[in-house]
Amino acid sequence: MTPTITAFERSPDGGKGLARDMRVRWAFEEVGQPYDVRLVSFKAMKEPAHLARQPFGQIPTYEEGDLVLFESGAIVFHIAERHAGLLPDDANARARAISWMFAAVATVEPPILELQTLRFGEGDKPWSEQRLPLVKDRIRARLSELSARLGDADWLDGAFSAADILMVHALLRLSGSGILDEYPNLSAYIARGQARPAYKRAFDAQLAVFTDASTG
Ligand code: GTB
Repeated sequence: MTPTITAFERSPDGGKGLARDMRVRWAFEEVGQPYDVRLVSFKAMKEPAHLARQPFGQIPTYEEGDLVLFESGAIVFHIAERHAGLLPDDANARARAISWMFAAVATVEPPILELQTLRFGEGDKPWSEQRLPLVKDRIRARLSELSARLGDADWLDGAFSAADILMVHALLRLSGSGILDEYPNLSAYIARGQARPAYKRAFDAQLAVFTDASTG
């Protein structure tokens, strides 16, 4: 059965691949699993039918038969468990890759999201400018640690894994902030991820939603 995911009908980024359906699409493309996409409006995301799938009224979700999942990290993990290629076979290496999956969404991504919230949700607050350096420094602290650990390795822990999908995608939210320029090995790591054919296919698929909509 072909799984169905949900994605923004109109993404605020206009298809730059920053919304979290991108990481799920990328995982599908890596393992060669076809998928369907149901586009949802901001209004529909908060209605009962979608809330039944995603209690917080967000995208992405994943449906396959009776199984309904939410949380992009959990969905990518599910895909990685069901298909070869995104998690190592060796039990210890697999456990380490899973640690890195959690690190991406629970340790590295949160300070990055703080910056997004400050920029796009709190930019009009009187304290916004004052808070900005503090938030950026929190990001730098995490990136310095990540950069030190990655060193000149290609991927987080040996072969490319689902953890790299989540980490690269989390870091991509910093594009345009200038912060990534301070970490050449992280910039190169992101570029390696983006150079993967599966990334490109996923990117093109999510972009097509918006280019088709604007021309049609
Ligand atoms: N922890 C959840 C997960 O990983 O699945 C978070 C899901 C989430 O934040 N979804 C966002 C959403 O549905 C879309 S991805 N937001 C609507 C809402 O909460 O009402 C976040 C996102 C949105 C837009 C951009 N952009 O335009 O650049 C980038 C990322």
